[in-house]
Amino acid sequence: TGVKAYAAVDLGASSGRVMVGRVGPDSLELEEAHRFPNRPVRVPEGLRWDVLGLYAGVLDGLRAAGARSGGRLDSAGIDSWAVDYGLLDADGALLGNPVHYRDGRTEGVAEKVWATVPASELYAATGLQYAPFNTLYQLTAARSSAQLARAERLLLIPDLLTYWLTGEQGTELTNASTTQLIDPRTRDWAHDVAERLGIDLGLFAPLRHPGDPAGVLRPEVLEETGLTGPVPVTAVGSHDTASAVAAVPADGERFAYICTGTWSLAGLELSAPVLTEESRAANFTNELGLDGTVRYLRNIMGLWLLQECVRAWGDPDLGELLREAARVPALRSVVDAGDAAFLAPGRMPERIAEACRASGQPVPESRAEVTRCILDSLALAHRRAVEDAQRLAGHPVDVVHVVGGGTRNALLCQLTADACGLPVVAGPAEAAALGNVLVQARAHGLAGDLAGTRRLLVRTQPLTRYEPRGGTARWRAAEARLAGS
Ligand code: LFR
Repeated sequence: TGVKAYAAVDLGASSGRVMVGRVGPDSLELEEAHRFPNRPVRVPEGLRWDVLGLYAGVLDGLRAAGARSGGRLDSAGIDSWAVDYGLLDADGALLGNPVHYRDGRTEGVAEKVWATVPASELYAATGLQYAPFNTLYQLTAARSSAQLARAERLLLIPDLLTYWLTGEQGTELTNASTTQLIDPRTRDWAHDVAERLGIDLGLFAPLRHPGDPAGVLRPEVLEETGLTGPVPVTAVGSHDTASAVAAVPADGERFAYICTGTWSLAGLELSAPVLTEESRAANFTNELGLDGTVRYLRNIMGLWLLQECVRAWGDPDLGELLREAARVPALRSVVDAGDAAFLAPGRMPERIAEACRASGQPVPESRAEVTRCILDSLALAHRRAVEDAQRLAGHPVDVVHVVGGGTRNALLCQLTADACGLPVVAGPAEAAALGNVLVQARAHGLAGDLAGTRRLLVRTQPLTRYEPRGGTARWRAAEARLAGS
């Protein structure tokens, strides 16, 4: 019947999942084969990823995916969070546990980088927003480490896992664009920036593009997963946000998107980067997407704020918490959800209370009040990002697409519609996995471009529409309150 089966490995900051996508000329189904936690580990030297645990989860997931498709897969592909990497020695062995982007090692590093390449020049050359964890700053922080001195190769997380599966090394472009070592105009390495900062681009494996072949599963992997070979591995938009944006079920070009999850990534899909000073001041990033597109967006702390509170509170029932939060009066206090002060883990309820106090607003007391403060703050940050992006890029929109885990949070979706004063179309929740699957499907014969696969999503995925309820003046006022504090 022309239906093919693809395994999409999608690794988020708190969990990984392996999904089976079944794609025909006019059908698209996604089934979860395996889900596993991703728990960062704090060791004496800092916060680290348990990358071997993740790889074990990937193998378990491929086995489970195979079990659902008669032991055969037409291809597999991996996406994950961005910026982080593993280092390999001359034998190809991993040197230590990859450092977590929330680790404190990059504190104060940006200033050192800017002393060599001023921030404005860096933006003009790379288009990347300032975030302390961009790979460029991580590599600068690690400059005199014994580990980096021994390293012969750097592989970004999805590329590292792909290497373990296939034995082949590459650097996938969408994720490479988050290193701050790529020029978004040429979509190639920013040689000049790297040279001035003493970063050896020879550490990186050759660039590959979404849709490129990335090898086949090694015989040992086939044996361990019970799959029948050959199983090709395909490079996808290996940055999870690239995959998620590829699965935004948009019709036409006049849309904004918000990829929700641990982060909220809010912005536009453009055909060229915006590299103006104004854009830099507004901290918008130009990451690279599929088919020559640019993801012009701002990072917002996202549901991380709530996840950290829930963790601090000993994991109360989330549904009940959200129902109570819906009854708390709106917009009593808001915090700046774009503030890097919320980046590190720990003490989140206290840090939110402190931010409210410092800006002269009522301090949220109960859990429901803190939750409401977080959701109002996120919706407000969504509004600012959607407005700023349209203005800075000269690209007006009629609708906001919300994709990712946050689509399950109806209150957040409704507040986002209210704050933006625009309809919100919510779904799909598993956007990253769907984008991952669709890139594989295109590489293996599915006809159509990005617009075509988006039409397939519109036809096959359940979506929920939220109309703005009016009252944007209140959101404008809250925005002014925050700006004035
Ligand atoms: C989302 C995401 C963001 C990136 C952040 C850190 O999962 O990939 O796009 O800025 O994680 O890697």
